Amino acid sequence: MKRLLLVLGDQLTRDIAALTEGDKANDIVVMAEVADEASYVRHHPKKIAFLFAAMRKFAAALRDDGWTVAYTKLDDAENSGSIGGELLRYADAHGAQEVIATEPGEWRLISLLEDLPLPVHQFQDHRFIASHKEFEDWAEGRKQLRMEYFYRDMRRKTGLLMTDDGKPVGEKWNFDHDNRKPAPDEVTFEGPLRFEPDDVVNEVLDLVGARFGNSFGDLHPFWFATDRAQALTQLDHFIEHGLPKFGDFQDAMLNDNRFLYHGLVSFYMNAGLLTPLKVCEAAAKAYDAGSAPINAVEGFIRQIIGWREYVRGIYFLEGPDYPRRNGLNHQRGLPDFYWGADTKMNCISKAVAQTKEEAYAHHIQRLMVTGNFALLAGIDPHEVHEWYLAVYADAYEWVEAPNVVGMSQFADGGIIASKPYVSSGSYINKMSDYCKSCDYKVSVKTGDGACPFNLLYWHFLIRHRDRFSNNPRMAQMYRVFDRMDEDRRETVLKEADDFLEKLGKETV
Ligand code: FAD
Ligand code: DLZ
Ligand code: SF4
Repeated sequence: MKRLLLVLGDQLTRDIAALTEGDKANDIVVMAEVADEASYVRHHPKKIAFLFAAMRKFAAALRDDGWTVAYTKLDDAENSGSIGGELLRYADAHGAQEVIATEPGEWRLISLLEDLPLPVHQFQDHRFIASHKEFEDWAEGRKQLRMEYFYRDMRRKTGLLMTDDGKPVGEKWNFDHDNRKPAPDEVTFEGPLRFEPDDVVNEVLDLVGARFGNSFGDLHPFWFATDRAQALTQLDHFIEHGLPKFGDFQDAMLNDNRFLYHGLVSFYMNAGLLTPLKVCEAAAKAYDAGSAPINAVEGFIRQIIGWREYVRGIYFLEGPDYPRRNGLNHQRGLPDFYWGADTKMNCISKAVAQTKEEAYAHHIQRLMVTGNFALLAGIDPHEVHEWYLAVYADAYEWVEAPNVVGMSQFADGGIIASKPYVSSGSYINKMSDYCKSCDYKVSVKTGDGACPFNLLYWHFLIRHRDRFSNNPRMAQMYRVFDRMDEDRRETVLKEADDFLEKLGKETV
């Protein structure tokens, strides 16, 4: 019986389940660039170009391996515009009666495949270290789903940074205490490798420029890796030159350096060009060889087998309504400056400009600048979710939604974060040089030039007093507020209200 093997744009791995379940001699691999996937949010043009170029090269590699591939380009005349439509069209054309798929990373597509008028078998995605069942078993009966304990299980399971007698290397599970230093004066890592577009990439760039050129985000210069060999070169480059200081400066931010010591590997891992285990093994090897310290290597591996696996577990555990949660009932619209309109807040302006140009911002920019502001200002978390899903080249719902709705916006009611990630301007000032070139003054708490983060921080705490004042990690801040004299308390809250009133009406 002839079958179709579906490979989605973020499943570009040779031993993905749909292929290992398939039969080269009989089955047909289906890959399709379709309008529905390219427009469920207004994706950054670089993200679309990256995926289409990587898909085309992966299809060519599969053909070289002897597979028959039915590939739809976005501008093919017969393109039906959806994954479902393309499967039905190819089933008809080739007399195929069944579809083999690897489970997609989004509930929307899982349902679409379930509802197709063809039998579709969805196999688990084995690129991840924890299966759904393992995560469910781990979560079962726990009051709090803390990442740290899940991470330790993943260390035991993979054997990464473990001694022969089952102990963590360095006698500690977590070396974060040595990390998170403020921004350095000098960065010795030159950042990610930039790959010159070849003919395949140039053809895609023309297509994407013509079809999606009006979306937020710069298509050029385009420098992403678009095949496995290039992605591996980027990984080696990072492991050799960036990893040694990854831990030290992982939370730092600089006006003139967008990448610091970050890996720039999420695009490639999430699309399938790199597998998480291989990435972690490369990092562990650097530790064994003495070329990177334990705080860097442990921190990096924790992000991948800890956080990355954990957020995926939560996404699938919590179900399809997760991205719609709004535990703090925030209703304000997303301000225009998230889409590039002027703002006097230098931290936001820098993070957004970088996002527009690179389709990339690192974790602390996402969490403590754009995420922090949205939470403090009470922006509707679904709007925030759609923004993050659109603008970052590594964004797919399984990883983006828990990070945004859960970790950043506390809209899941505290499943992922034990307290909201909010801060005044002082955190941003400590970790970056943004405040030095800002129109606002981070040291000013109220009145002329007061940093909006300072005002909104108190506004957030006070408007959610019922929810958070009993949280032991936040009680101290309520005491600080209560000790201020009454005039000062009133002024802070009034100025925060005035600021929020101006959002969307004038440049703030
Ligand atoms: P590095 O800093 O070099 O870290 C190494 C790797 O660790 C990353 O490549 C990534 O795979 C993994 N990692 C680190 N933190 C996380 C995390 N919290 N969740 C999952 N993986 C993690 N990551 C995405 O891959 N896609 C997203 O859409 C996404 N959205 C985010 C939204 C918000 C609000 C926040 C706070 C974080 C988000 N992250 C997302 C996590 C993190 O910001 C990115 O993985 C990271 O910035 C990617 O850059 P890098 O490869 O240079 O990472
Ligand atoms: C993100 C994306 C885009 C922009 N385009 C396509 C596409 O044309 N064809 C395809 O197979 N996949 C695409 N993707 C990735 C899917 O949206 C992704 O598989 C789901 O969001 C699940 O993670
Ligand atoms: Fe951002 Fe406030 Fe610093 Fe300006 S002063 S960069 S608004 S934290």
